[in-house]
Amino acid sequence: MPEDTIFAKIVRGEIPADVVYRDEHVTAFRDIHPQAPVHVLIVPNRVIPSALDVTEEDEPVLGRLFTAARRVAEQEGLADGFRLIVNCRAHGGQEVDHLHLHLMGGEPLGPMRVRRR
Ligand code: DGP
Repeated sequence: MPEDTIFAKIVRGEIPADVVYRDEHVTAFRDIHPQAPVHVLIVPNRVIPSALDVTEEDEPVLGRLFTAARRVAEQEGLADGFRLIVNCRAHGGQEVDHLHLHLMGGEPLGPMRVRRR
């Protein structure tokens, strides 16, 4: 069932996570495998599996993901900037089928993608 994602369990408090922000629409917590000094995941509380599954009904929660990102960035002292990434399905490298923003920062992050060919 989609509501049984690992992130849904974190939202419901059933498994531990370092939660840095939560409200009625979204929850933000530190990534278990950080790839930058600050690496926070921001997820809708209600499961949307991927960026290919969003609908017009989701627009309020999708907007909240961004305002939560700005709040977390301020909390974490990222005034010099940061990167937001959404991986989608197989080609995007999505591992958890619960839409999430990766918020990464705390140092210059370099090019967005290293081309392999
Ligand atoms: P993605 O590839 O975009 O689906 O990224 C999934 C991220 O989720 C990955 O960076 C590791 C993180 N992650 C996976 N399981 C857990 C968990 O149980 N707790 C936390 N805090 N992060 C997790």
